[in-house]
Amino acid sequence: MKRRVFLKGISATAGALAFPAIAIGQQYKAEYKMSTVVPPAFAWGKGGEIFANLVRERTAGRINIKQYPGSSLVQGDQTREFSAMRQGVIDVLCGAPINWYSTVRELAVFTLPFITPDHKALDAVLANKPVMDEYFDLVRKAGAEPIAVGETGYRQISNSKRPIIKPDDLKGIKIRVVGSPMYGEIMSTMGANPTFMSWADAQPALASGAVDAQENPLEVFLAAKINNLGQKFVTKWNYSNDILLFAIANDSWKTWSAQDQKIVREAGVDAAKQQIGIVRKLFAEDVDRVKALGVDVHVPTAAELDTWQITTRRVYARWKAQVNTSLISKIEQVVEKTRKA
Ligand code: X2X
Repeated sequence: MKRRVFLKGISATAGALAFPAIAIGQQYKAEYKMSTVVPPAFAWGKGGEIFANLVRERTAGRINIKQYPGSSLVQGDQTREFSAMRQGVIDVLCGAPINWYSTVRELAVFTLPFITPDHKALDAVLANKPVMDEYFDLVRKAGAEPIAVGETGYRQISNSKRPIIKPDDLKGIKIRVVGSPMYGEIMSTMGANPTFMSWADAQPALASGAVDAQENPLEVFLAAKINNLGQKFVTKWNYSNDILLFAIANDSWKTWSAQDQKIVREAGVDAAKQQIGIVRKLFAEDVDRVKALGVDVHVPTAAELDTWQITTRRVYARWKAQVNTSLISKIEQVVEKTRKA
């Protein structure tokens, strides 16, 4: 009975293509749709491309993941990715949980201001099995099988008006943010005027001067050539760094053989490792590369960083409670140990 229902559903959508000869006996789709906000010219989109290619090669084409950059499966609205995955529009996620806050806020644990202030702290968290097991269970409960975790990169402020050295310098600046309302609150706390918009809308808004500022990893700044959109000042304050989560919609995952599941998991782990390598190489070079474009880059001193942290502390506490108090406390403990080491 179940199978009849399944066949009916398939014939209405994908027709005979849903049964490539190679997958006889298994209900594999001809194509698994993967959403990424940015294309492979960016480290993040490249991670998606690497994953899809490894899966295709290692399954001899049984699992064909097709990348749809620009969040095109959700008409550019990256905040809808997770709900679209639940609805069957997206099969493979390769994204930042901050974007999915309105659907699964409990997954936004990595992005609180300065929670992992450097790569040493982030690596300790990502290598901590109890933390990651708990996180992966949340992903599973939310409707997807977590495969691997990459890194979207430390987010830095850029703007068209002036150097941002201290929180006060943000007063009155119109800044584009995305995803979690936490980002809006961080900016308001410092006197900026945050406005939420998708990545697709951000670039025209920067170009026209509708907004003065944005925050993104500098690899995104470089790949999107944001300096050409009037952004002349950058502050490398490393305030937030989301993971890049590779995950498969439960509905697709459960149709794959155990052998293919294993292949996909290993491919995801390999892709994430490569993707992190790309992001970190760019992170090491980004100040020089952005400066070479004629952009003023400020790298805060330790004392300046303290001021930023103190200013965002109340926002941190409020959002810790909103997002996932217990898991965030565990992450804090892991990070704390790296401070002493
Ligand atoms: O839209 C952004 O700023 C980006 C690409 O960084 C995210 O998807 C969070």
